[in-house]
Amino acid sequence: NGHANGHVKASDSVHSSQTTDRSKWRLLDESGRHTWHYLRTEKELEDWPQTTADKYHMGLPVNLPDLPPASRPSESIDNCLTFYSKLQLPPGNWACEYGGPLFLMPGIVCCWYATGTPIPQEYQIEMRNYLLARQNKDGGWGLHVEGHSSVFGTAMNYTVLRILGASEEDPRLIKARGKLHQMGGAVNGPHWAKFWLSVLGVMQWDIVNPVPPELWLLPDWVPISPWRWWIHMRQVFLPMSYIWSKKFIMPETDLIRSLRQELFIQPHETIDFGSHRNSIAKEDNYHPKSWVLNLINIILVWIWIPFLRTKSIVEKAEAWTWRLVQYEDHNTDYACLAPVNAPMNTLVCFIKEGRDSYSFKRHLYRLEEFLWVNKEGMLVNGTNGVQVWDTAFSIQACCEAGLATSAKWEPMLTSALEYLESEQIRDEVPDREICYRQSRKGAWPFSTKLQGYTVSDCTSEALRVVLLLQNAHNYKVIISEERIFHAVDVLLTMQNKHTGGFASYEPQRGSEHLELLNAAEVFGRIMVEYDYPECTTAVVTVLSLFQKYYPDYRAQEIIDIKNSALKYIRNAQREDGSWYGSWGVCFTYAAMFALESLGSVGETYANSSRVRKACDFLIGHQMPDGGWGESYRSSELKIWVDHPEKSQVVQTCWALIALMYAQYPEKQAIERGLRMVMGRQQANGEWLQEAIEGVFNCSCMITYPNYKFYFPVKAMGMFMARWGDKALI
Ligand code: LAN
Repeated sequence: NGHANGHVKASDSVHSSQTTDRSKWRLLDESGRHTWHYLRTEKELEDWPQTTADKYHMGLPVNLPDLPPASRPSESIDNCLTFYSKLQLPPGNWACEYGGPLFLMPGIVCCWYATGTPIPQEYQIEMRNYLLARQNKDGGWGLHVEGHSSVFGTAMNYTVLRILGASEEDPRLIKARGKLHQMGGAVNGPHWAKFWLSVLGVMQWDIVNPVPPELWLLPDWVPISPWRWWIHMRQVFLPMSYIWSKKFIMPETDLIRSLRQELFIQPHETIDFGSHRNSIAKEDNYHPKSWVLNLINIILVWIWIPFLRTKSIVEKAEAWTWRLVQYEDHNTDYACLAPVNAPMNTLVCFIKEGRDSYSFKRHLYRLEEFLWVNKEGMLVNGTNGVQVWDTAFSIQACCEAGLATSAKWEPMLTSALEYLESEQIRDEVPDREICYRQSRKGAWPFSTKLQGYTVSDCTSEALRVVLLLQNAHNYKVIISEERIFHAVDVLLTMQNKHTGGFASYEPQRGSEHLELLNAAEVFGRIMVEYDYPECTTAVVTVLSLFQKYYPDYRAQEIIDIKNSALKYIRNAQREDGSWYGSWGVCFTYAAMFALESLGSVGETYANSSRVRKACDFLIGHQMPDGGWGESYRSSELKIWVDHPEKSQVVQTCWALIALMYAQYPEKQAIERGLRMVMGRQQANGEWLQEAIEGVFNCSCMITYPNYKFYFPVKAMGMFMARWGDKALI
């Protein structure tokens, strides 16, 4: 049925030194839908010229002119925007590589392979190139591009390389196998690795800890019901549980037979897969499973599954999970929440409806939106893009720099605002309560309206832009008052009532003790929503701005929410004066938000010991060159870890912005930081990529390449507003 020994011929494989012609790739942006296209004919190439943005994203020379050297902040900002504006795409948004995690491509490639979907030659070549470029010196891969080698990263990306036609004789694959075997082989991988390798038939399903779909049959009041879990967990658990219940295995191929010999340290026939359910390498075991979860697994494996899990329960559970998968598919037009559940939902549709079904085909079409091409090759982004988030912050930075009404930048800002207008979510999903969705009418998502998930801070940051441009700077009103109120209405549904904080997609729905059921092993803090200083600040500060223009709208509620949210921010400060950042690396990121919150109610260095403590914490970590540099290990270990090499432009800007929100009095410290940042600006106005900026779930890092453009603009803009535009270098 289309599998005939796999679709990739081993003959085109051995030499992974092939490459495609970068001058033939184009990024297409259809109202924010980003896809990459490889052009073939002369005619196509002529009709669709390569843009500066295409070249930039692939690391080709952009040949933008050198600009007059900047000595004042205003000049540095102008140079930066001269460069950055060339990267704005026609719909008004910016695009970027959103790479870092190394467990996303395996899901998509395993899904293609398991469903016999042909993989275009140029994808195969460039995905191989990317993975080989990102291989660690010891031969393995980590959870993310800067991380140490783990079984998850190594076993899965090795498998991907083989599916994509790399030869087992390739010296780099030999080395990868060596590293994998040294860590005990693929049986020591985490749950998700065991899941995908069982789908492929490289492992046997006995090795996968149970993923029972019948959990979805629990009544809603049960404290562990899946609807209470963090959205990313439950949306992954959902298709996974369906596939686990079906014990789907793809038809055997030569490659699968070969992988069975390559991935383990003992002959495949002799492995007792059931005995390895809990085997896990120390390199992967970031969040060891709790005794509670181990006990539950024992009960499921030895009692529930063999004796109590009747056919009728199975049928009911599968039917209901299929319904919920369909809700997710219909609500996102098959784009799905993120690239972890997307390939799993794709596989569910393949199993249930077959390869010719609309659902399966539409999924394949949507999976394209996660792919990205950079200098090293093709990778899988963490979402279908960063469109709304980047566009909102880009505009805010310009406003901060006093450029909202500058004739030069107004067209750029107008078009960015128009993009945000097009991405506001205007309606609720059908049967919202049945599929457990947070209200979304009026909200903004992180990436696109099509994906359509409310995020508290994305809504806030976008709303802030609307208020700044339309209300503060008299831009033409394209988002009506009514729509502004809808956005506020959504935000007001999102507070965590018992703490005052705000989470990401939904208010917390279950107890933090649910973390005892965290089965993923490689991530921390994934089971429920938490309070985040970042999200809380975004909401608090935009509500203040909103009240400036609309003092009467739900006034008392807003005041109460702001007060309790500020209480949360104060409570979340740690002994040493810092805040832990969950979405950026790490303490500099959180400080920027927390101090903005406190500054917004007049708590500053001059009058608050709390703020002084926070400033002292930051100043204590300023490096000799005036900058700040934190390692991603800060996020993992939850204590400050210096970047091993050097200060970082983006983190330096975060620290400076934090200090300025606190009205830190010592100008010299801030000037030293800004000098470092300005000193690293290139002659054409850009900054170069440094260490990875973002994080999720404590252990996985993710890039935000546009941070290096708009956070310097914001930091310099704030400096100018306070101390004027004087020559710094
Ligand atoms: C993101 C990216 C954006 C991020 C911010 C808006 C920055 C944050 O303030 C709130 C949370 C949010 C929306 C967020 C949540 C988790 C995401 C979606 C990601 C970090 C991007 C990738 C990640 C997702 C969970 C990746 C899939 C991994 C799993 C463990 C399921």
